[in-house]
Amino acid sequence: MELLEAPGSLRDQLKKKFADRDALIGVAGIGYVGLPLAVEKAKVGFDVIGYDRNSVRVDQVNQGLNYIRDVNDGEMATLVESGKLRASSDFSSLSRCDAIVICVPTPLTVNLDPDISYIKAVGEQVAAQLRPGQLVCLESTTYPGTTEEVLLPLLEQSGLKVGEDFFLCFSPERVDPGNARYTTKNTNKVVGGVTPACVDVGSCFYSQTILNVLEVSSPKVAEMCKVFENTFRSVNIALVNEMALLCDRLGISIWEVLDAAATKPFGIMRFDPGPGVGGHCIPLDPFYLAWKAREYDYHVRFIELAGEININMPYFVREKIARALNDTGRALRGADILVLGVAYKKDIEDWRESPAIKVMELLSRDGANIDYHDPFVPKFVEHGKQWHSIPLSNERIARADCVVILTDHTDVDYDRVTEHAKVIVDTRNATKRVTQGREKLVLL
Ligand code: SAJ
Repeated sequence: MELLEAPGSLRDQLKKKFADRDALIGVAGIGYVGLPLAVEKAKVGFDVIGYDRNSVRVDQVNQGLNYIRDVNDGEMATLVESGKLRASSDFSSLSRCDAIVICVPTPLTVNLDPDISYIKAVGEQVAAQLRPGQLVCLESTTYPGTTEEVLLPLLEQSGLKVGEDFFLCFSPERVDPGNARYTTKNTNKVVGGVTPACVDVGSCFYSQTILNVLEVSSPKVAEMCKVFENTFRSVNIALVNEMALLCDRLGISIWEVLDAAATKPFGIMRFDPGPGVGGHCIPLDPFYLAWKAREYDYHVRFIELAGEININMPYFVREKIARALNDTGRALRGADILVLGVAYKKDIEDWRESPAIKVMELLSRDGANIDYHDPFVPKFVEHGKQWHSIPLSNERIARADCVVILTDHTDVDYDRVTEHAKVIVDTRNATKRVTQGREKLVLL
């Protein structure tokens, strides 16, 4: 392809489009990462096209109907109405984009191996319509090397040269679902480019909507930074989970220990034990790193061990429930159990990979009769079974042989629950402020 301009000016032209906000932005994957990013770009004046193969999401965006809790409904509706934000399930609608941001899922296979098929599929679609003067940014959490070993070869099949004709970066998403304090705009952003020109263009792109952008020396550093962040959380959550298992044996309250340890003004960070680790990041991302490490004959023991401990927690919770019922002369089989909370963490509606669902599965397998109440999750389907949240009446609480708190949603009246329950297994210390009826409580 003959270049019309000297390579450098493509870079400057693109940076000027970003600075003037007249670049056309494409976001491939408009989920909990892509949609907030698309809205932030549209809010500062860019024309944005969201792509998703899920036509329901595309229709919702084009009708101005928000489906991500961290996005403001009114803001989104206004941006769609003004034409600043639209969506399509036809990838060719992104062909004119000056920047394409890839925010597709990176799940695991059943053998806990990385599944980057979504990245590859979108990479091939980007490559098929790649043209001089485009920036491509991968945001999906993945193992170090993905951008340069998987995405770059796909894009260079076009014959275009990275760093001269097009620009390629990795910039990890750092979205904490439900976190009202840290949003897409004020969460520091790390960017690594395949060449210096790439990171320069990528940094200019993100700086239009994010307050602090940190350039690192390569996409690998940025990829490694992200999986380290999530491994850090997985390992520390596993540490407190293991301490909970030990404290259970020692007859010590892990919650009292953690409260006491948290009084140390330096050198410690609060994590809490729970029924397990859910969501689409912490349970999965560390295994991307463990998988890549094996290619270099390295066995990342912390990741495997943390995974084992966290995966075991639903089984430990089942044991606590069995003990609590046994102390009231009841067996698990035939017991009436009321579960409070199925979302993977408090005050959000996402139940993916939720440990609560694993606990319910184990209890069902033991023959218990289960109902659940979760104000954020009206219904869900797991292994083909449809579950529905029930109203939290005093009568229903009193009828349960055991109430089990698996997600500590803020807007549940734990005083009322404790008042009417026979016995409560609280895996989140949600009842920490309850004063009356504490003799009914069994804490993790
Ligand atoms: N959990 C515990 N104990 C803790 C903290 C969390 O049991 O002390 C559990 C939660 O209940 C939940 C799971 O671990 O089931 C994951 O919780 P999380 O808040 O760590 O993970 P996510 O997936 O909601 O969001 C995280 C981000 N969270 C924070 O940084 C606080 C961050 O790691 C990533 O930006 C994001 O995943 C992502 O998208 O990678």
